[in-house]
Amino acid sequence: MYAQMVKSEGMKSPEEMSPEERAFQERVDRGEKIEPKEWMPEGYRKTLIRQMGQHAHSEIVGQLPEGNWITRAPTLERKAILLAKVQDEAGHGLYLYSAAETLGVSRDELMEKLHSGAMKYSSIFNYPTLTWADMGAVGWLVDGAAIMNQVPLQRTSYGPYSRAMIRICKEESFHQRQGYAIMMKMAQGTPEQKEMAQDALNRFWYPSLMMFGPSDKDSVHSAQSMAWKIKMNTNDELRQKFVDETVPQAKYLGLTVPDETLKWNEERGHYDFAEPDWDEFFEVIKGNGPCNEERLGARREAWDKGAWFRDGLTAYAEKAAARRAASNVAAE
Ligand code: BYC
Repeated sequence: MYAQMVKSEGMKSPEEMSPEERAFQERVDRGEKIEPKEWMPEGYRKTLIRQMGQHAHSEIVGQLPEGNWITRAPTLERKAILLAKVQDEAGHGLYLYSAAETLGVSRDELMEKLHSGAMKYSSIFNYPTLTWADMGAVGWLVDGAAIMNQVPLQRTSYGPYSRAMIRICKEESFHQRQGYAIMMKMAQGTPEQKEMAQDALNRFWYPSLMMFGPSDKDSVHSAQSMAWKIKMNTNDELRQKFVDETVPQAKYLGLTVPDETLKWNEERGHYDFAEPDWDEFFEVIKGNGPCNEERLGARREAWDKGAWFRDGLTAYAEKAAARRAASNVAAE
């Protein structure tokens, strides 16, 4: 119901594959990178467009919750850092749109699908950022979860996506640290500041766990995407890794993860933790989260208000092309 385009149920066994499909799968299994003009199964191309498009949209929509605090940052230094971070997110969106365009989809098509609601962006950006401490929680938890997911994607099978991830991950780790630095300052500040930091952790913990996607049993795309190395880990594997790394960081801050069931499991060598509310997750990705309307509204408005600029660029490019054509004719 909430999934679109490509379903893992349709996965083919090696016997069902055409010779091209088998040869393609063997290349992926050997760890070779697939490059834009090479043959690829239609499902591989569509899955990549879906995932990379959603990823690009997440970076762009993801500027909004933090953009909300640029004018209200507590110091000039914090403002400059936040501004740079939000600009980085725009850059990530642009690399990813360019990488997706190598698969034969245009940026305009991707934008149209975002604005019409046909394509998704990460659920996390449908939650509000209510206090300055949220800038800490977003950097620490949201960028932290993003890195956990994106580091393995540096080894993804599609060349342009893999190369975009290498650059993006470098910047994301700076983002995560700046978030943690804000949390540290707040947690070591006045009792009121510490309370703000705790409140931000309370509100962002479960939405951050949701970023990794539904539990493996409900993840319709994982099996096929992992066979194609479009995805390198399951949603639950990465969620567990995130919890294991983040809980000690919360302890260091002197903050409490809002999960009474959280407990180190000696036997598993991992933390046991409570799952997020999956009904809430599916509502958010259906468009019914606290800020879905506001976020999409802001993106649609920016697109409409930027029409004059795109028209100007197109007119200029057409004139330049006409001038070049005329001077070529004159030279012949
Ligand atoms: N939000 O079969 P599944 C950032 C959808 S931004 C919304 O497990 P898949 C940052 C899923 O699309 C980082 N929808 O799917 C920026 C599918 O529906 P459709 C963003 C979600 O694709 C600014 C259905 O649920 N990172 O770093 O195998 C400031 C079934 O799921 C979500 C990426 O995009 C979700 N959280 O796995 C700060 C990473 N989860 O499409 C930070 C790249 C699932 O069939 N993406 N759905 O209608 C991925 O790794 C994978 O796409 C996912 C989901 C793990 C997210």
